[in-house]
Amino acid sequence: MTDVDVVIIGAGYAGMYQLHKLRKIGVSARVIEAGDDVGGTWYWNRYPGARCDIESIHYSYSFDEDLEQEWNWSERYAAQPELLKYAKHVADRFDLRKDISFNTRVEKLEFDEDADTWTTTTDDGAQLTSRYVIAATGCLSAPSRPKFEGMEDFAGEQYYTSSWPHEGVDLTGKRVAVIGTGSSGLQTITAIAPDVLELTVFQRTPSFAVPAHNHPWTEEQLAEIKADYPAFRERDRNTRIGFFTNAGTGLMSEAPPEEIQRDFDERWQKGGLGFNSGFADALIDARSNDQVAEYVRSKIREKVKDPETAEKLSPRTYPIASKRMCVDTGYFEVYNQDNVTLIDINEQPIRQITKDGILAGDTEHKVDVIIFATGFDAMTGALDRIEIRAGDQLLREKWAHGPRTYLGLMSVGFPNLYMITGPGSPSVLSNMLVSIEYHVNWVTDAIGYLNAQGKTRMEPTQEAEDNWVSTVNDFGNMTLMPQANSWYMGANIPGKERVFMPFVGGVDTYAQVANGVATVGYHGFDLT
Ligand code: NA7
Repeated sequence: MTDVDVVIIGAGYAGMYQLHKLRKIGVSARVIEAGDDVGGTWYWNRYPGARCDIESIHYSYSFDEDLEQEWNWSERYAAQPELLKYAKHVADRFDLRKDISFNTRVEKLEFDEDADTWTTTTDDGAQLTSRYVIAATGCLSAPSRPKFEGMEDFAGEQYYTSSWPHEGVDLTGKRVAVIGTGSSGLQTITAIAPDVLELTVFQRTPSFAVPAHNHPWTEEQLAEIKADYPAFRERDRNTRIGFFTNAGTGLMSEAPPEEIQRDFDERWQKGGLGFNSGFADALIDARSNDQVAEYVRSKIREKVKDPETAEKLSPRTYPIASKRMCVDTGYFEVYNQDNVTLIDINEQPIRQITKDGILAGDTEHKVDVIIFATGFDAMTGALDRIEIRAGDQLLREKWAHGPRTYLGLMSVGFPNLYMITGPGSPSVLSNMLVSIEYHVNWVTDAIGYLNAQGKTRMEPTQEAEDNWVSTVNDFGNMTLMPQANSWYMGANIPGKERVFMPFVGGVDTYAQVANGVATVGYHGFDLT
C-alpha cells in the first residue's frame, strides 16, 4: 500500500489540472507546492508589468465548459494579477486546495524497484510513497541567478523578477538598474520607466519585440468567442504553436516583395507572436528570416530617436524567433526619455557590483536598486534541483549532456515518473495551456489504462527514447533555432550542455504521434 496513488509536484496551471483530472478517474493524488498558494509562474513572477505573451482567450483552460463561460478576461493580454486570480478561482471552483501541501518543496524522489513505487521526501523531512510521480514543475521555474563580483557589498535593494516580493517594493523616485533584456526585463523596464528617477539598463543581447496592441475586451468580443469556444479551442490545437495565427504555407523566398510587405504590415498591425507566421520558411531559410528581422529593426529605428541607441537595441547576432520574441507595449520608446540610459555590456562589461552601484567598463553607475531579469535554467532546471534517483542512477547525471526523454513524457531508467511539458515536447514553443492540457490528458489516460490492466509499471524502451531524441534533434537542426544562444539551447546557463531541448515539429504533429502511441497500447513503452 502506498500513502497516495500519485504525487504531483507543483500547483501551477499544470499541477492543478492534473489533480482535477486524476480525481475524475478515481485516482488519489497529493500536490506538493513550494509557494503558499496556487499559480506557479503567475505566483512567482509578480514584477511590475508582468503579463502573458499569449492572448488570454487562448491562454486559459478549455477542459470545463462552465468555467470557460463564466470567466471574463478583462484584456487581450492578461496581466499577472488577473492570471493569478484565475488560478485561485480554479482552485476554489474545483476544491483543489484540500489536496495540496503548500510551503513545501520536494527535495528527493527515490524509486523502489521491488514495489514499483516512489518515495518523495520534502524539505520538512516528511516522506510520502506513491505509485506514480508527475512532475508539473514548469519549464521556466528555476531562476537563473548569475553571480556578479561584489553583489553582497551592495548597500541598496536587489530583486529578481522571477521571485518578486509580494509587497513592499516602491521604486518611485529611485535610481534603478535593470540587468537583462528578455521578456521579463522588457516588461519591467516599460512599467517602471515613468516612475523612477533614473533607469540604467544593462543589455547583453537585444531582443526582437513585436507590438502587443493590448486592449480591453468588449462584451461583444467575448460573447462572440464564447458562442463558439469549442471550435475556437479545436482550431488552436490544430496549429503548430497552439494558438491560431492564420499561418501561411507559402515561401517568402518565392513571394513577390509587395506580398511580403503587405503580410508584415498586416501582422504588425494585428500585433502578437503571430507576426512571423505569414510564411513557412521564416525560421528555416536564413535570407527569409533576415527579411523579417530587418522589418523589425526598421521599426526600432522609427521608434528610437537616437540612431546610436536604436542600433544598440537592434538584434543582429541571431535569427529572429530563434529566441522567443517579446511582445511589447512602448518598450523602445522608453529610450527616448531623458532619465533612461542603455549600457551595452559587450562594450562596457560589468566588472563588479559596488556598495553604491554597478561598475561597468570604467564607469560606476550609482543606483539605489538593482533588478535582475536574468531568466531561468529552463526546461531541466526544476528537475535537476531535485535528487531523483532510481537504482544507482540520478536523473540529473543521466541528463548531464542534455535531457533524454521519450515524447518529453518519460525517461528510461525512471519508471512511473511522468513529466508535464518535459524537454522533448513542444511545450515552450507553444501556447503553454494547450501543451499542458494535452500532456495531462495523455498521462491521466495512461494511468487509467495501467490500472485497468492491473499493471504497476510504465517505462519507455531504450530504442524509443533514442529515436525520439534523434527526432527532436533532427527537427531542431532543420531550422535556424539552434543558432541562437537561447535558453531553448541551455546556452544562458554557464556549463550547461548546448542541446536544443524542445520538439519544434508543432503541437499538432506532436499530438498525432503521441495519440498514435497511446492508441496502439503505448508503443515504445514497457508496461508490466
Ligand atoms: P530570458 O529571456 O532568458 O532573459 C534573460 C536576460 O538576462 C537576457 O537578456 C540575458 O542575456 C540576460 N542575462 C542573463 N544572464 C546574464 C548575465 N550574467 N549578465 C548579463 N545579462 C544576463 O528570461 P526572461 O525571464 O526575460 O524570459 C523568459 C521567458 O518567459 C520568455 O522567453 C517568455 O517565454 C516568458 P542573453 O540573452 O542571455 O545574452
